[in-house]
Amino acid sequence: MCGIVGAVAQRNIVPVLIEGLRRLEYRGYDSCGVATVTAAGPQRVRSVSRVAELDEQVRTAHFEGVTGIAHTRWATHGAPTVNNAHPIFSRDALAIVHNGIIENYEALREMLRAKGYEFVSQTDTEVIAHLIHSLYKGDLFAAVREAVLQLAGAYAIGVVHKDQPHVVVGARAGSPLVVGYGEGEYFIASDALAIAGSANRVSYLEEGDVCEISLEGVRIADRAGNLVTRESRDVQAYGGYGDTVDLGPYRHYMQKEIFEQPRAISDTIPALDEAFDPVLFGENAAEVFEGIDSILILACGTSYYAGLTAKYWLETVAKIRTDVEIASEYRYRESVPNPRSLVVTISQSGETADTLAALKHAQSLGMEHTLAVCNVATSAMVRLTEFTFLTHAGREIGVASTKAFTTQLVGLFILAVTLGKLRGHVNAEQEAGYLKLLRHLPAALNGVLALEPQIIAWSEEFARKENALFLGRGLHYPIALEGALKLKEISYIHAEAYPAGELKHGPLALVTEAMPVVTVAPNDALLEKLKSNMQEVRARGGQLYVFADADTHITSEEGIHVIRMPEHYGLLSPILHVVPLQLLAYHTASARGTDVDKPRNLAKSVTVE
Ligand code: HGA
Repeated sequence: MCGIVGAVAQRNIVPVLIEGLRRLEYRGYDSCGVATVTAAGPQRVRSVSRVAELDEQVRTAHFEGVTGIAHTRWATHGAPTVNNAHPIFSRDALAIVHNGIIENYEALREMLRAKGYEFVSQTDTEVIAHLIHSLYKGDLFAAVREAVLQLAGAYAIGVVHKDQPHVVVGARAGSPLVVGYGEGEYFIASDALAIAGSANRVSYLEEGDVCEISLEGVRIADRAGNLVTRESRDVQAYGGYGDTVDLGPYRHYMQKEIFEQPRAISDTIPALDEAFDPVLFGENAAEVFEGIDSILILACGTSYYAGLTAKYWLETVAKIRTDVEIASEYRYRESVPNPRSLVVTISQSGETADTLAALKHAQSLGMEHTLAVCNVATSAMVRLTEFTFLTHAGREIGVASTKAFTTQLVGLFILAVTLGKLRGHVNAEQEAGYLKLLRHLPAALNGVLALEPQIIAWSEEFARKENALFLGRGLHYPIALEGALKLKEISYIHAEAYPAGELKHGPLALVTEAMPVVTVAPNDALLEKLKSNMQEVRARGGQLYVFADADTHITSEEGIHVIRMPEHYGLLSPILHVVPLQLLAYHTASARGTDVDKPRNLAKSVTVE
């Protein structure tokens, strides 16, 4: 979603700001802008096109400055127009960039209108600009500290004022912000990635912090107004973010990331002697895990489907009751807290606003045992939870998640077996069997990736469709959901998933010759039931596209197209079966010519509600 970069230096900082925006592009945005400040006032360039177009405008106009702020916007309040693009000004004296949503903006707007402020954008951000302006008495750091106390909602901001042309002030609550330390120059950014290379060290700001960067250095105040220091770390500790990610032989990052899954999974599987050892999740995990009596999984989107898959594993292998909830629903509903439950949050970035809020909500209800399954070691989620399972997917750039999903599944399966062992439901022989399955997984995935040419042939058919149904049963129902989500996200084809047994309760009405029905058909206990469901579709003329395990004896015939999966993979079969669905979505979208890595209206890290 939105990205922020800010800098104070003694050189023209605009190219650094633009490069920062470029590195944040993958998060998804619909407009962008940059402002620099001099004693004469802030000046800005904004675009509703890509950062490359902003860069062109900047170069043509010889737009320069030693102090500046820049932004990629994913509109929440007000259309993605140039007028609503950040930086937003207040009375040509102050400029601001903002990530997040100000929930009390209407009340603040009325208060500021009464003071004579005129609003020229539809954004909630403009109230912060005028509020800080109204409180400014020669010290921007002080004015921002006072202003943020009046804000309800989530924000990360960067602010400049013409009377302090060598100062940028930042603040955060609910949205991330880092401070970067370079050689005599300082930065702020919503992600260390944006400033790595220019900054050598970074500090993560805590909730409620306000910072000031100037040529003299950095000051940070906490919510109570006390000056504090925040630990800084070498920027390399954040994963060598200085590197640009090379596409190699692939056309899109999503395709590259699909093919990286064997490597990502092998990096995520712990060393042999640590597998299924509770210490993998944190120091005293064994003790805590022994005391829990249920699991509550909170997540959104693809991570939610990882949670749904994990429910089957946790209940089958560990025999522990598991509930899975959509984070944005859980946080607002009345629920019955169970302090003996382990709350598991799943998020690629660890910054997903809804999941973070749901986690805090569960904690506020007295559920203190928490575990994050996350891909970013330094994320807010990892810092907020008692235990962590870190996936090692590496940077995922495609907005539609692929390798983050399959590595989350690996982490959740390891959790299920670990709990199963502790609870006496997994014996040594079973443990060895699960370990063997895990270890062979990268090789098995390579076998599935080799199906790409057959999937490309199907995708040409799919590219001409406007609707698709996905069917799965049991453990593979969440995989059908994930396949439908992938297709929707990047090809814009309307797709829905059903547990195959539900067909006759409604969706069968949609089935005609024009409806492709993708079926996930592993060779499991539900196979015969699934075959009957397939016949129900065929009887109505529906076209079946089946990913069938080798020994299912489902063969191609009139109206039934079959791609054979290389091997049956038992409990870990969902990890194999999701891969052809990712490839089908990818090649269908590619054939339709959509912007696969940055699908319309979507963003990578969903850092707003
Ligand atoms: N609410 C602001 C910023 C939106 C945002 O943070 N998106 O990720 C706006 O709409 O401009």
